[in-house]
Amino acid sequence: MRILNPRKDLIIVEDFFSPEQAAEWLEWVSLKGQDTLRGFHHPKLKPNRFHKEPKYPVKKYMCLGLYWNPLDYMYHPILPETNAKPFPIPVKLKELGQKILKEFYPYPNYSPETVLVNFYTDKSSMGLHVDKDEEDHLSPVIGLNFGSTCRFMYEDEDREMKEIKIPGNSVYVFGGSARLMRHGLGSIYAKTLSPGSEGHLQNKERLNLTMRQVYAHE
Ligand SMILES: O=C(O)CCC(=O)C(=O)O
Repeated sequence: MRILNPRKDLIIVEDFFSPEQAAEWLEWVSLKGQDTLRGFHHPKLKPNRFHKEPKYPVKKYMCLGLYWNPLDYMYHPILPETNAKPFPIPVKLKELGQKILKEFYPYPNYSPETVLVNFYTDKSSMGLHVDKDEEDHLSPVIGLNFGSTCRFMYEDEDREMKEIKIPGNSVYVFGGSARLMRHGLGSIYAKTLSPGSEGHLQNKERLNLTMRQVYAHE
């Protein structure tokens, strides 16, 4: 494991997952993703001044727990298109988040209400944005990364944009002073599939899960 701390309150832990653990999570996500009502889909994105009917920039998307709708930037208990209730966040995933925080970014009573699952190919990227649609703007966002390495842009303490590579089998955490930093995902590097991803992901594919607390907890 290698721990990086590129700015205050942003931690990246490389080689957090063993190849076996990565393969197990990818298998689990892929099974859930196959569900036609609540699994992977390609949603519409809120219109902007350049596009009237844009699509969400990643190729496949799903949520566990609450559904964040890219069309209205709000959290919902059901998927607006199918009226299905998203799969719940499994206990083992919540426990994994708590373990990550305990080891690398102590934060009390963390209990995420949503997990966003984004599947990227070489044609996907995510523009700079701030994660501000949650009521709670302090509790950390935890990202689990599988597959290929990608370029991660983030705002530093002086509001300058910097970039760093995020490899597969790593986790990142940003909270506190970094919780509302601008960030985005750039290109994916070729031939960087992390061990355990073969059989689930192809060259230049990446899967990311981010867990968040949506509501402010006592
Ligand atoms: O793919 C990622 O690592 C992050 C996705 C992201 O920026 C977000 O969901 O806000």
